[in-house]
Amino acid sequence: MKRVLLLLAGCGFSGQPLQPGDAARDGADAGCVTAELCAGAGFSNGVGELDLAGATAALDLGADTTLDTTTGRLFVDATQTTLRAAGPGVNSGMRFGRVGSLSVLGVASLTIEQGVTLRFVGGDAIAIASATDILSMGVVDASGGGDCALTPATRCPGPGGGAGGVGGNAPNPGGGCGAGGPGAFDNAGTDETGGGGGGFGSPGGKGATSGGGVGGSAGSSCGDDALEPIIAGSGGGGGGGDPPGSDPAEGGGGGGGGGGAIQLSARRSIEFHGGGVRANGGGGFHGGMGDGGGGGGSGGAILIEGARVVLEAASIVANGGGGGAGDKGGDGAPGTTTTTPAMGGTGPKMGGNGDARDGNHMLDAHGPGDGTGGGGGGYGRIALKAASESAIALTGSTLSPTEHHFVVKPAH
Ligand SMILES: [Ca+2]
Ligand SMILES: [Ca+2]
Repeated sequence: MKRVLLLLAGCGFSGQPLQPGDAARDGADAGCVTAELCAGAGFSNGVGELDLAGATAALDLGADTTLDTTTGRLFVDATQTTLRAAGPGVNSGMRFGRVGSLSVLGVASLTIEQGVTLRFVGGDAIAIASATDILSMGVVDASGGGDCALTPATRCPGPGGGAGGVGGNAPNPGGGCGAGGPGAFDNAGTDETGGGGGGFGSPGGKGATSGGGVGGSAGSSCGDDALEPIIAGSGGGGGGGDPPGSDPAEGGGGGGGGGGAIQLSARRSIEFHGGGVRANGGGGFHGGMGDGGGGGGSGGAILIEGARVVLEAASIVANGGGGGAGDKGGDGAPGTTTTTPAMGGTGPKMGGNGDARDGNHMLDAHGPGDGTGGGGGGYGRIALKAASESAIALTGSTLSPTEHHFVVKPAH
């Protein structure tokens, strides 16, 4: 069951302020998101007028495209054609800059055609700000664990997300505010355990105890429901591996990367018809013979704001990845695009599931024995903000997690 919470935004000015949706007056713009924006304060997380200055591009994506959130380069995947060269400031009608740790791409408008996916590389959380509308029939994917040329495959986080911990004999924890703990290991190679799942909107799952070795600790929930500040998901811990020299081809499984942080801000309407927005956690790798699996990455952060928000048959998901199984089982699945939990890796030493929907989906891995599974990743956070409650339309859309969506309504 969906639970919609109303956040009443405070107002710091008196008299008759411009109401969201009012006709422009006193030099302010019509169609602003909140009373604060009408007053010139801008979108969430400090994104505002400065990020739109000189942004004249009506960006229309007709093929899969990638944005580097560190450099600002925007390019078509198949042809590597550069749509915007790297570097700060205005380039090709698009402004790229930073507000704190958040990278911002400012455009005049953004359209994503049906069947097209906008992806991200680079390490920074990302906001896309439109001076007018954002219209998508495609997908904006800020998930971890995907195809990433910059860091090792499948431990890759989404933009701004915590990395998965490297597995092995002395494994690493994941990265991020709710990092999954590393699995245990010993010098005899008899008590290796799985890493813990990353946490963010909900806690991750624990790696399973082997009997003598304790499983990796679950990542805690962290961050803020309104996504101010916007923080990305956390990585799963690496699985414990046998000592050097034993079955060197495999060892403790690496943790899954956390889902990224994506803010989509439009001064007028933001609409998804089909497709949607994803910030899922990656799955943990399986462990080798007698080695622990990696924990799953948590879901990340999705913030969608506009004067009007329309989500029609769209999938808005920030689900956790499954934990990897230990002892030559399977890898954990990445977060799903539905409300179904991602499966932990299969085998005698199963990984825990990733969290989704309304939580509690068997995130802890189960043992005992040498080489246990990693815990699943917790889910992330979703925040929807519009001028009023009635300016948000959710028609036949899927939101997962369900607990964490908000309407920010000006208190006027
Ligand atoms: Ca081994
Ligand atoms: Ca072992």
